[in-house]
Amino acid sequence: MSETADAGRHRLFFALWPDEATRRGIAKLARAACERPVPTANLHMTLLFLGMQDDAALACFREAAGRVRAAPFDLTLDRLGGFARKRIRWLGCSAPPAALGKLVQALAEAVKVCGFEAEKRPFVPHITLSRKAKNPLGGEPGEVLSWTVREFVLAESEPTPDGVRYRVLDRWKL
Ligand code: 2AM
Repeated sequence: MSETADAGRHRLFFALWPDEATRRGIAKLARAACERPVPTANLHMTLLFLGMQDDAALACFREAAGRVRAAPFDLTLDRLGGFARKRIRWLGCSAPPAALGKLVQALAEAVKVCGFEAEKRPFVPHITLSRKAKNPLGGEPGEVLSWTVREFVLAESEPTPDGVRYRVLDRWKL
């Protein structure tokens, strides 16, 4: 697609964005668990995928996110998993806290005013560690990471010649 065609269009998602120390920990674990880990800067947990949207929708999502009230929580990243069909290897939680599900629910509810209906598939909390993985299977990571989550973000996915890059557009405290 040309730049002109892309103008005013954004591939958007709400996500949890790891702080630097957590990011380094996840990256280390990804290097140990995967042959071709995703770039460290790309590590995140998607909460709600919004897809391709225009500027007006982006403004609406921003306002909606500002109205979300949800509690902070801790994530224990203690489980490797895989989406075999998508050949994704990921890191997740064996026992996701209820507050995480509540945050996803609150976001899905909030963006309804923007005309966005979240997909009905159950939410599988995961941080993609590797794509085109040879071995997209589960297991236990060598180390358990604890992530204190105090905010969520709205991010944009941008294709580049070197692969996809993510840009945080806005952040909200929990
Ligand atoms: P993935 O890592 O499991 O591929 C940006 O693309 C983020 O949105 C990624 O975390 C990606 O998840 C997620 N994503 C992309 N397409 C999606 C879809 N159709 N449904 C849900 N999440 C999606």
